[in-house]
Amino acid sequence: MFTRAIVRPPAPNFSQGLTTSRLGAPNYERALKQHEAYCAALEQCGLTLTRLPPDPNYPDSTFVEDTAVVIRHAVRGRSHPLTQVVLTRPGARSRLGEVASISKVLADFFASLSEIQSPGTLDGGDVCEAEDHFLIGLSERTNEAGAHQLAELLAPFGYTSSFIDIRGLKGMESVPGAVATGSRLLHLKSGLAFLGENRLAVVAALADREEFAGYDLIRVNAGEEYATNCVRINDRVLVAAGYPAFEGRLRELGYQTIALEMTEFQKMDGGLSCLSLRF
Ligand code: CIR
Repeated sequence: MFTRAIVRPPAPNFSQGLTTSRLGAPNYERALKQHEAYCAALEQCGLTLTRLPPDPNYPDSTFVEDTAVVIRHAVRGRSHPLTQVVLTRPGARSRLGEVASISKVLADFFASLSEIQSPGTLDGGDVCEAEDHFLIGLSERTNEAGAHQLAELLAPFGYTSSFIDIRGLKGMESVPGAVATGSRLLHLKSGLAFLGENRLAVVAALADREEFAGYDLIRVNAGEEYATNCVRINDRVLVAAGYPAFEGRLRELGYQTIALEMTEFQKMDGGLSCLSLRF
């Protein structure tokens, strides 16, 4: 069960953040409305929100997921899992400073903060928790050193990890973030989501990786790849609006979906998961 989330609305200079999408500049007013609807959906899922102020020093700072990884570990005899946080070291230089401000907020919730150290880089968007196993993407943002450091921090809590190299992935032309970088995914979770019940949603370009052989896969259709970045929160799944085949498949499988307009965040290479830190 998740009970809380940290969110940060986009700042007025949101459009100056990093993007490769070629979908045009985001509309700020619309982005704020979409963000508010996202927050309302998190509350509908039962989460209590910590709403941080917009931070114009970092135009990509609305994508809070990239700055930290929350490790929840069950302890015998306790009804609620304990949590620990790993502060990341974002792979994009312009985003490195986002971690300092989020760490102050996280210190209110978590007694123990670890951090990824140089030369390691790691973005939270490359980290997919699947029960007691973590799938960690090696991407243009997350390097081997960062991925190994995270795996080492996870191991004492009983989590195993595997590394999924998404550099140079082909066949991703319709995924934002994939176009200008030579058909690559920005983050692992741009093309993968864990839905619980041993089930992964995955884009075709990743579906045959041996690391996913033990999971039940939902293969996302060509043209709907952006929707792969959905988020299971308690008994609901947040999914981007406008991808009817994928949402229909989730409903057929028994998931209660909440569809959210994400167009303005998509223009900045962002998906649903990156807009919150959930724990
Ligand atoms: C960036 O390029 O870093 C942002 N414009 C988008 C980050 C999206 N984050 C994510 O998918 N976890």
